[in-house]
Amino acid sequence: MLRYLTAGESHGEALIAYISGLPAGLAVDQAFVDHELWRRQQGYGRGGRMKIERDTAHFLSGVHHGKTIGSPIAIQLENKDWKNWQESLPVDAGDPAKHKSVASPRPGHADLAGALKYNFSEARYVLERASARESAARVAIGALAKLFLRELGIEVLSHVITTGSVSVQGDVSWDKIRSLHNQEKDREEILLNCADADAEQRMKEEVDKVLKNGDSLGGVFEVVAHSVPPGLGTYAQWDERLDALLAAAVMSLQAVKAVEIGSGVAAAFSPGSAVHDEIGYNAASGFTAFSRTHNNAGGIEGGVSNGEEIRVRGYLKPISTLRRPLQSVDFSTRESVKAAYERSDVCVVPAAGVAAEAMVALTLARCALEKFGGDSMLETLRNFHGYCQQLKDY
Ligand code: EPS
Repeated sequence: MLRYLTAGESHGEALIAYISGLPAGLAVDQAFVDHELWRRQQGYGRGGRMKIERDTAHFLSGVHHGKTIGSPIAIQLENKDWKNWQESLPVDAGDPAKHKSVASPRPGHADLAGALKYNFSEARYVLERASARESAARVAIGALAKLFLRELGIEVLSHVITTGSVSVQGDVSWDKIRSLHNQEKDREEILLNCADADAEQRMKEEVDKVLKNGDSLGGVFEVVAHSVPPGLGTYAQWDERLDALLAAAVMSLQAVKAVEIGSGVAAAFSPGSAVHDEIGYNAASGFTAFSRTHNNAGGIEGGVSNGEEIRVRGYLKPISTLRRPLQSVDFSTRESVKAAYERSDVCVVPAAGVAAEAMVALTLARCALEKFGGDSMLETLRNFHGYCQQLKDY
């Protein structure tokens, strides 16, 4: 059973990611894991923090001689910014005069709900754990899930569909997303991770506008999982449906407020004849010869993968820390004041897309391991290939 958790505060000493249940014998490519972490740090509209951090995965357990050994894997990601916070966020009692309190909660942030829930007099500790910094830890273990899926021929990537009021028109093919990703290797930075260069430029202008006027932007990313066999997830129980698991996984990312599978939103406003993907039997490649006219279902029907690409969109609210803050209330005086402001990003849609890739990869890896089992890669792959043959023979 694949299980994963994270620990760590945004300005604490380090983040920790934990994953248990990966089979033994999976080759772990440190450069790949670190490149995934680099991808998450990218994007036009990130704040000053990203100039401080250079995320790298430090494996504490579970990987030896370049391979998993079937034991739990713990990864540490150093927070380079910790040195600037040791006095204001110490592990011991420290000097209260040096604490940096978050005096008035930011609308849209976890500040107020978190302070009420945990009985904090201000929101510093809420911010520290609610922060999207935590998603770096997910990307580290998500990279391991991607390496596992790669052994099954499955790839997971993302691209940005919308930033602010600018959207890419039409569907973006897997080949386009792949070539966008291939170009990354020659670049020193990723802007908006958009497959349409013109739209990306206009997205950048949108970010510039909010940078100038102290506002922030949200948007939409899409994660695509390519070459997923039919049969992951099941309709047999509500909590085993693949779409439900993916929706929860993506929704759990900071600032995601809606998740869509395939053309789920448009489907609700269209007749069935315009939505459902008609079935043929002429596919030259794939897991079976069954084919589809399109993929409005986003690769999932009845909570089960159907052999088409899995497409999951995440809708991100704008960052809630605003340089031109909204109205709030002072925690101690209860007077009406502006919400707290501290260094922040103004747009993180591409980074959220990378974090969502990790969550999708972890979810697919979990479902694949539930279906194929195996304590070693040899065993898992034997079961997987046997199932693929079964599909061919169907
Ligand atoms: C974040 C606020 C900013 C972001 C941070 C998420 O951090 P800071 O308060 O240190 O400037 O940079 O994201 C990351 C550190 C990261 O690695 O993605 C927030 O409040 O969610």
